[in-house]
Amino acid sequence: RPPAPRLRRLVVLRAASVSAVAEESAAARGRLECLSQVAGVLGTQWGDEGKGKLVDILAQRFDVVARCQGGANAGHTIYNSEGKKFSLHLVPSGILNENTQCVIGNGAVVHLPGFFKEIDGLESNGVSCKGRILVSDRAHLLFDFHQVVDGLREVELGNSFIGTTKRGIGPCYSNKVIRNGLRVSDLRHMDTFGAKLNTLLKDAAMRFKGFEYSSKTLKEEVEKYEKFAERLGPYITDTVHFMNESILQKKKILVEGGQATMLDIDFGTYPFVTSSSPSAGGICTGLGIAPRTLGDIIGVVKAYTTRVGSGPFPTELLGKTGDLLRASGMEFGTTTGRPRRCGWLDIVALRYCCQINGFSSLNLTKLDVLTGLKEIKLGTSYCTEDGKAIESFPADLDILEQTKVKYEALPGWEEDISSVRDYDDLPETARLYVERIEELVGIPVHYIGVGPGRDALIYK
Ligand code: 2SA
Ligand code: GDP
Ligand code: MG
Repeated sequence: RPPAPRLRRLVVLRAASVSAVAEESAAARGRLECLSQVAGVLGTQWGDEGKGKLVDILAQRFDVVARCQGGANAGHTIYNSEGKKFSLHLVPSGILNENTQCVIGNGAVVHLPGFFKEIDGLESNGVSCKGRILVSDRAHLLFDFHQVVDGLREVELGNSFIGTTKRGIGPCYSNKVIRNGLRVSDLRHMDTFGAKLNTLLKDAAMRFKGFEYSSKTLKEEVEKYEKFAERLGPYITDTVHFMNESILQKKKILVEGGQATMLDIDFGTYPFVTSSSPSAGGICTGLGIAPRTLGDIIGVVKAYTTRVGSGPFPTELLGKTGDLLRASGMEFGTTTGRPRRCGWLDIVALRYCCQINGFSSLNLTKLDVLTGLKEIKLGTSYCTEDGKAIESFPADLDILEQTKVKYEALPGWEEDISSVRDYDDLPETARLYVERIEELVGIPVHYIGVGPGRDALIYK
């Protein structure tokens, strides 16, 4: 018997919404299922583009999620399906997906007190970490003293301070590069650990007036690390072997970048950079996997630009619009809480970043934050003060600081887009913005973020 007219309308409505959901998940499936066996998610600007959110979403399709560089300077905010907030620093953003194995690779630096604190925090919030995190025996140990030295260096720099996270990153990588650092594998040799650490502490005390240490401090530190050595035992792994075996076993591997290319030690706005390689090359050196194993590399781009810390920022907005972006985008550091500087999307820097990384696609994030702006600008080219075109992203900070940016203005939109899940349902001007970015950088946007939640993603 056919349903009564009102009921019939409901049936039709339900059928329509079911097919909309089916369509949406088909778009998602299409994008997610064709990702390569080894894929990467990298930041394209000065960090905080929303890499963690994408990694958390993609992790459902991957067996392994690995960090290849950086340390607890990173801050990745993600929300689980119930909307519960997690701020991750060293633990890879795959941890919320219970079937994912997480790896901290040889290129990362590990501060054990912070690492265990992060794990304890996750466990107490119902995320089981047991047996799910492998830490490379080649990764370098970052000690409390590295953090102290980080702070002292910043003070010493006076007005030219870098604006580091003071997490000890630079000093730890310095020891790695001058070849007297301690690695995770040194925890297996506690008999020589104290002597090696003593050399580092002595060096720091000689170099910095404010740095004091005594044999008591050393003894206490070694005792602490004896306990850490025991606790870390089950995590310590030859991750180079693990990664390569996983590749042979056809496991799916996702690499999570921390920071971003414009903070890269080689390609970023040196010296206002971090001390590792957050671009594509860092995946190979930081995990010990061959370049030919890499497939899709997704570049994460915020729909505008932010930067935390000092250094050049050609498209920075110092007035009301910048404040507005900071407030609506909630642009405050995940690790330090520092307010982030905000500006328009810098296409010149983005193109440079695309050249370096060879992205297969982009994830444009925080498009929702631009809602309500009458006009949105894209920084499309650089020129000198006397109007001469600058062809490529300048290495020289003096040039960069005097660079004039030429902008293209696009119309904004008023509609709330945070619940849009289908690309065609975005306002026309929002689509125009996305498509203009694709056109200018020559790389397709496959994912669009319209909110911080797991579900707030449009698959294009
Ligand atoms: P460091 O601590 O030596 O790596 O700092 C050197 C520069 O690198 C920048 N940097 C970052 N930029 C954005 N986000 C980062 N993570 C946190 C976050 C930052 C925070 O997710 O919000 O909470 O402040 C990050 N880590 C390093 C840093 O600002 C320096 O410019
Ligand atoms: P990451 O370091 O690249 O992982 O980024 P962070 O987590 O440090 O900063 C990104 C911030 O933006 C986090 O608070 C996210 O929850 C939030 N976020 C991510 N994607 C979106 C989005 O599409 N829209 C909005 N409004 N917020 C987002
Ligand atoms: Mg961050």
